[in-house]
Amino acid sequence: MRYRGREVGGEGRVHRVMESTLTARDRVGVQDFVLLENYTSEAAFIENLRRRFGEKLIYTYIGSVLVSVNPYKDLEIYSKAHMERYRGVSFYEISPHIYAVSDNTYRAMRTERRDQCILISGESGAGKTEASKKILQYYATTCPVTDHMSTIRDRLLQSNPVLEAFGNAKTLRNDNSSRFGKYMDVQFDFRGAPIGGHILNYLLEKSRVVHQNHGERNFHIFYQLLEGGEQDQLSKLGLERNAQKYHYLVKGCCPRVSSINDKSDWKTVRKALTVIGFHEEEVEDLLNIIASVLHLGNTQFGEGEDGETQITTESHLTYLSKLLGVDGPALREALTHKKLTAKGEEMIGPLSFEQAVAARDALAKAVYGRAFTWLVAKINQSLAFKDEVYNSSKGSSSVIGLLDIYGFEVFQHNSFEQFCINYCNEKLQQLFIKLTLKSEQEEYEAEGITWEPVKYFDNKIICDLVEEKHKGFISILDEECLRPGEPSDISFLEKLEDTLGGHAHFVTHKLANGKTRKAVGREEFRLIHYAGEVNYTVNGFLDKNTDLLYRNLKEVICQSDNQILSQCFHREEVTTQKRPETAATQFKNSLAKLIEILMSKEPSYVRCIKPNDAKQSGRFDEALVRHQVKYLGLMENLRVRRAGFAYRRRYEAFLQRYKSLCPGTWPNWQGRLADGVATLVQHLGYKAEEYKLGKTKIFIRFPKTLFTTEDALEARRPALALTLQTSWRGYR
Ligand code: AOV
Ligand code: MG
Repeated sequence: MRYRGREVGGEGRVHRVMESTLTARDRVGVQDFVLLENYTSEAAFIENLRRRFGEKLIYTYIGSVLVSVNPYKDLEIYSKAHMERYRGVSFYEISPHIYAVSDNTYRAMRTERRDQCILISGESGAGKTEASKKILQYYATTCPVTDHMSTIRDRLLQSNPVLEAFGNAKTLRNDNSSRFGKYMDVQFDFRGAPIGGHILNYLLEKSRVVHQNHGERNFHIFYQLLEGGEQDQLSKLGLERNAQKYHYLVKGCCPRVSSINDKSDWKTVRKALTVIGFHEEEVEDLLNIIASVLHLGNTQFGEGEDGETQITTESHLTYLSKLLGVDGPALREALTHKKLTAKGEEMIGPLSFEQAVAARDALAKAVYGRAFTWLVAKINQSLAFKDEVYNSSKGSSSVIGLLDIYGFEVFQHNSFEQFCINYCNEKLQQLFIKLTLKSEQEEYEAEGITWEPVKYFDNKIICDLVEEKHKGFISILDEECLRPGEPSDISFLEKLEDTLGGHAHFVTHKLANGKTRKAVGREEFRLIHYAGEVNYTVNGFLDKNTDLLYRNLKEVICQSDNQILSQCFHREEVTTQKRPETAATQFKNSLAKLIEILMSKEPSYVRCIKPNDAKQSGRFDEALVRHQVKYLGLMENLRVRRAGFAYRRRYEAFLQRYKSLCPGTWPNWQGRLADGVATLVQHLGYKAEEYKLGKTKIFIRFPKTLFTTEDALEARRPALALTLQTSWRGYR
């Protein structure tokens, strides 16, 4: 493998800086896979990643796609000085970095005035959230700002710790795993200064509020409050400074995590809430909700003398009524009874022990989930672009969208949540396939170049399996949820078998006949995802999809004097006869909207790879990496990039860079650029099969051709060093 610094200069400025910036260490392997001589070899691909990773070079390109391998340690490559180095410098002139992608996207937005988005993908723990934070920090640090704007900038930055506190948790895959999806638009004015932002959030994993698998935690905020909250604050909330005391916090048996400092994180979150503009009363209402969830978790039920279920933990009930701002007796009744309407008459019936526990958990999930939605709305208000402040920039703003969503995940037990998360990843993979292959093909077409299409696995078949109307997975699930009679998870499984039995990507115990190697349990089904096979336990799918809160509990919460709750629970909900959309359908629709948003923007990609399953630095597990390279479609990505042509450069860029090598074009070419390039390549002795001339660009088939030309340039370099420092612009 050889590395050539300059020949990776895409269509960018030729800049002497690269000579001094790239050290010998930077030259390990190739920094763009396109330069890999044996580009169809997966082994060579992985070897290149491994060698670079060994030198702490975690970033490598495939053309314009950035591949990033999680280093699991601070590499000290994110300082302000690093940011400065990437500002205004073209993509390929300097070693690959997330800042290069950030900067390139920013410049594309500014010069082309087109909305951009950066799509970050990869499995759980691969580094998506960290990447999105680095990008935001880059903009916050390098973009011009005035006083007004610095407020927005700070709020944009501070929204992260708040959302992570409420929406992230420790899982077996990642100590800071995003349990909600996030798409954030950063809005810039005509000067390129950040003037606003907007966040869309996707399906929070609410079940975590009441249950965690072994080795996992609840959302960070609970532990932060208990560790970091002031004593009198905790007393007011009726809380003890000991997570072990709270059932909802210890289901996973690991209230402490060595990589997390809950106490200092609490301080950060508290400060961030202030910066974002939360009033003291709002913070208080929010904390009351957090605390009420913990009291709910400790609320126990027993059997009274009359045999009816009753609450046995009075003190928690007292705190609950205070913190939720609701009437105590009404809450007691709603937690142990349900309201039924029979023949037009309302009747109150007692709940069984199990039903009462389920009602309690449903309330905890609903309260937390809606508070989270409120939080996002509140942050959006504070990030909203204010016309009156930025009068001058009205109507000429552009946005950069950042997508950081939960990554593909497989656990010992997988449920509805994993199903949604993995379905979401299927959709994003589908988008990646469409856009990368499509755009490449379109470019060849636009330039009038013929190319050979590359075969790849199209995961559309799996997306369809999940979302097709009438016969897709979600349709069957919804149908079963709404069916009169006694639908159950098992009857749902049977329906799935009936409808999807013949599908190559769906397997159950009954259908297993050789389609997969692993066993499928009797209450499981397996989906063969693009990223691997996952067994899902069908238990809980119906309940989680219906996501029902008993009507009388809703009625009680609607009356709350907690300002947040009263905004989250509306009376109409209780009075309406309309069935709310199921969780899966809501999710499906919101993903469809997301894809639409992303399709309307110019995309850039960051593909994150997890080097090992132990969250350890310096360990590169080849088999694990190979698997990810495979399912992320990186080899296909590379082949498509090289299918026809390894390089393409706009005529003016090509001429500018190499004209010194040809007497007829040097020093200034007069005439059509295409003719200039033709003269130049003829003089350089390019053979007909080595290149093609498109409408605006030259396409070069083999890296070698360019290597030779670069060598020739290098030989002339001392004499030309100064003239090469040109100031014209132009990037990919
Ligand atoms: P994820 O977002 O992709 O997973 P994160 O971005 O949270 O993964 O990364 C997981 C952990 O890896 C972080 O908490 C850091 O400790 C470490 N890490 C990631 N990127 C870097 C980096 N560039 N430099 C140093 N350490 C890093 V999930 O949210 O689970 O799909 O749902
Ligand atoms: Mg994340």
